[in-house]
Amino acid sequence: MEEAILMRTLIGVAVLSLVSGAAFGVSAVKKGDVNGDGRVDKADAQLVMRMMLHPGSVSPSMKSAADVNGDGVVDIRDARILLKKKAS
Ligand SMILES: [Ca+2]
Ligand SMILES: [Ca+2]
Repeated sequence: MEEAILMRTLIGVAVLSLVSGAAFGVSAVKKGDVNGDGRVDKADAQLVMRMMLHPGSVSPSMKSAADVNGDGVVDIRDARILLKKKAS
């Protein structure tokens, strides 16, 4: 139920990312701002965790934003970094 809503959100964000990516270029991707709202917060950490569960639905620009530590993989370490950022 919640999962379905989150998946729909994820797909919507992925489409938005593709559109904005085409308009502004890949450099517009802000590290950690996975949902593209201009802020790095808990919502982005949650998206990273969803992306870990459903890697097939992730667009390249989202993956780039979600790979906060830049090791090429979106995993729990990136989510942890985002959760820490939210606290600071
Ligand atoms: Ca965000
Ligand atoms: Ca990473």
